[in-house]
Amino acid sequence: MGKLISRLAKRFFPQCRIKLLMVGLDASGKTTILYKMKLGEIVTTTPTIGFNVEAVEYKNKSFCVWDVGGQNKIRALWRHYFRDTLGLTFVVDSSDRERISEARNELHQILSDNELSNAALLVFANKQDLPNVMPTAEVADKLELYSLGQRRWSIQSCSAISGQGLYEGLDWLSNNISVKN
Ligand SMILES: Nc1nc2c(ncn2[C@@H]2O[C@H](COP(=O)(O)OP(=O)(O)OP(=O)(O)O)[C@@H](O)[C@H]2O)c(=O)[nH]1
Ligand SMILES: [Mg+2]
Repeated sequence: MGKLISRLAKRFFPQCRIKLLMVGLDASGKTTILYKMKLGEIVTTTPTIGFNVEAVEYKNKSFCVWDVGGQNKIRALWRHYFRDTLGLTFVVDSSDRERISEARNELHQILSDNELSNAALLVFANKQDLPNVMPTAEVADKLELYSLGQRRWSIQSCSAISGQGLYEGLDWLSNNISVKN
């Protein structure tokens, strides 16, 4: 299935050389981020069953951004999207203290997959527009990002609603992923 998804992507988005995979728990804001980056608009979302994929142009680079649904029962499908991923974007709802350890477990599990061994990791600490959210440092700590060893990673606070932080995240990714020729 991973091979098929990869082939379809090359066929429909031939210009996209930088594959970004966006995962994270359900309702963390992945789809809202995708369309804010693509259209500059806040779209009304429903839980994603399956995936959305869009080409996002930024600073003369073409990113192919895959947003895969994060509900518990469909997380097992994430691995089918790993192939050819250069940048992994893990989205966290910074207001969701109850599920931050669940997010940490999911993150560490996917990072142990060989197909993602060379992917740079960007964590979006999303929903920073809400009151009393976890600051970025707390999200980093609770996700145990400091234990990641050799992995290139960064955490970016953001709000998909205001757009704050999204392009800073893309900047970091474009500077930290190696594109094969
Ligand atoms: N306040 C606030 N709400 C947000 C933000 N980002 C997303 N939301 C809201 O959070 C809810 C879930 O957003 P989605 O983008 O559908 O979440 P998702 O991660 O795609 O969820 P799944 O598709 O189920 O995996 C929606 O009501 C969004 O409007 C944000 O930065 N701030
Ligand atoms: Mg979604």
